[in-house]
Amino acid sequence: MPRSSSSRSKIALVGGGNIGGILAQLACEKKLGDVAIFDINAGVAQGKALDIASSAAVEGFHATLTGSDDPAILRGAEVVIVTAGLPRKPGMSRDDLVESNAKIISSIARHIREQAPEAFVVCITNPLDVMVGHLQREANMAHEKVVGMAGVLDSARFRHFLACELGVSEQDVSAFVLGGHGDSMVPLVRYSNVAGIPLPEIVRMGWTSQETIDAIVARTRNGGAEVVKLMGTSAYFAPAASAIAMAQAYLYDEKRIFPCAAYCKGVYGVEGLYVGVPALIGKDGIEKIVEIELTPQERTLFQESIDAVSALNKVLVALREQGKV
Ligand code: A3D
Repeated sequence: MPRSSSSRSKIALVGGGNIGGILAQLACEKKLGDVAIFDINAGVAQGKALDIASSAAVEGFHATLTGSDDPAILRGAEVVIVTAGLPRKPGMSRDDLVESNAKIISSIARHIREQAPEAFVVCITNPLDVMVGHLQREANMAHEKVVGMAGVLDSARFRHFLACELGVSEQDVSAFVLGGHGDSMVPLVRYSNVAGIPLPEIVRMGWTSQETIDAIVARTRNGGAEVVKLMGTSAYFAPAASAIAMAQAYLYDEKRIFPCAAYCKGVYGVEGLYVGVPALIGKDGIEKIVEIELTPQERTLFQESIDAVSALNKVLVALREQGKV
């Protein structure tokens, strides 16, 4: 019998595949709480729970890990992180996954509503912005408790590429990405800085060139596809680390500002759509969306990204009306 602890938080993972496994390991190593893995493949869920639990003696964490194909395992979770769904294969776009993954998300939403209706839910399943909207709608939970992880990852990639170019630590690079998790995402150069020095100023100083920054912006937009091309499936280490940072911000009321797929109603001119914006995460979930000023050019790029999410959302609505998802 697993030990259980009422004093530890419970983190439920829906999907125990590539990202799910790393999420479980990071949640334990960061001592966030007990971990329950739910997957339609019971063996994978149980096997990963046992494998990670077997590292406790070496890594020095105390957590109960369980795995099951029974959704009751989600009961009472404070955080639920959803990765159930198909990942991309080379040559596929995220949007190609909409029908297959929306069907999966519909069933997951029911489980979360029944087992953990008070949880803070972080969705990672692609195509991210429309899947998190679908999940919130089907689970009928508060918008501020259902959020999508994409911007933390996209910004982390942007920061990594900038850090490599400038020969500095990623920790000293602050940068963020607005918009949907797709090729139209908007890495915001003007709001990015290195130890407080704005990127445009770094270009003026001659530390790097505008052409290099433009190439980094393009590489950030294609960062997911670059990994898919190299390893034949989508990234999982950095996506898991990003979602764990969001879970931790909620559990510890850290009031961190992350770019997240958050529900926008009246901010940035968006009316009722999940899209990537800077959002403050604390004990109440998404506590605030930060609306920054954009230049006309940034605004145009952001609008293109919103339009891309909106167009895919229309595809999803049509599938819903046809009873396909
Ligand atoms: P994978 O390793 O295939 O894991 C998915 C898991 O979901 C598998 O173990 C399946 O058995 C399980 N599953 C499928 N259907 C169900 C169901 N109905 N109930 C419970 N479990 C189920 O994929 P992955 O972990 O590499 O990726 C998961 C998702 O994340 C995919 O949709 C990816 O496209 C997406 N992803 C998003 C990002 C973002 O930045 C948003 C990054 C990388 C991957």
